Amino acid sequence: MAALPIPRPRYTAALTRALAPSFANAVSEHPDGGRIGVARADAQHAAYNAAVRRFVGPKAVTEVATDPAHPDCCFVEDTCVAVGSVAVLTQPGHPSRRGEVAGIQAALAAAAAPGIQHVYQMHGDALLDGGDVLFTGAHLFIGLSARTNEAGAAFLSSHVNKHYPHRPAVVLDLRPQPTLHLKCVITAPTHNLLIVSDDAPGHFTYDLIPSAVRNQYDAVWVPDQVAANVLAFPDGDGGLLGVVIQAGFPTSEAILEETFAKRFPTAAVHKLDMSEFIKADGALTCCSLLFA
Ligand code: CIR
Repeated sequence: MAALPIPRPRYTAALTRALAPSFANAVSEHPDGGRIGVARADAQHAAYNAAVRRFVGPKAVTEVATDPAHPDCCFVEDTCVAVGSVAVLTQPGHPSRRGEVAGIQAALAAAAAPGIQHVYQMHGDALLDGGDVLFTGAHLFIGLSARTNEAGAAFLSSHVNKHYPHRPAVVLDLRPQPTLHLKCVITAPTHNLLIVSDDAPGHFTYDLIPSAVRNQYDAVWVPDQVAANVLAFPDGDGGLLGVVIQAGFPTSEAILEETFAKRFPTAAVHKLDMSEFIKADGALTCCSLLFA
């Protein structure tokens, strides 16, 4: 069994998925969900792909062909969870999204992520969206939500722990409040740093983390929920090559820029305007699958 380092290794491959022409029909609870501009979203997605290529490598990013029948297919994060050499293909919680998984399975089978050695397909009653999974390097946090159930959490943790027994799952029950996914309110740029939204759902989620686990992390709070979702690229040594943050949220941007400048002075901070994805309840992490 290969050891998995706690400071996360560098990503060496990534998958994204071209926007569906039907993206305007994406599932959304956002007040502007009916006003998604597809041409603008296409341009934002191209900029997103460029950011991922910047940090993972120009030739290491596979853009899977779109699936016009699935307006949400660009949100690849929900279809698969990768930890080290293990990938678990999910059964997404929203019925309209289950058919997205086949295209990602085919990409993995075509060796789009060469470091993946064990692929499992979730089945039965298990439901899980990858947006509910936060792997920090030290812990595998799993949120229970309207999309992710106990069976999904158990499937994921048992298959990861089969190969990596020292990465305990920390299951957080988010269902008493309306957060779509765990990573809407909390992300982990490195193995010891959490970015959390300074609002009721963020505090609710943070307070669920057992204190013995919480104490292993510094927490940085941002006032805009969407800004808590940062896309980070570890350098393999406890630091960061770079981080992608949302543009358009000045107070949160200033907090994040100061945090990264202090802690990781050599890390590049790359800002992206993802307004059309926010209208579809998406953020930054949801548009890529990253493999070490
Ligand atoms: C959905 O409701 O499933 C999509 N419109 C948005 C999914 C965003 N996924 C994520 O943050 N992991």
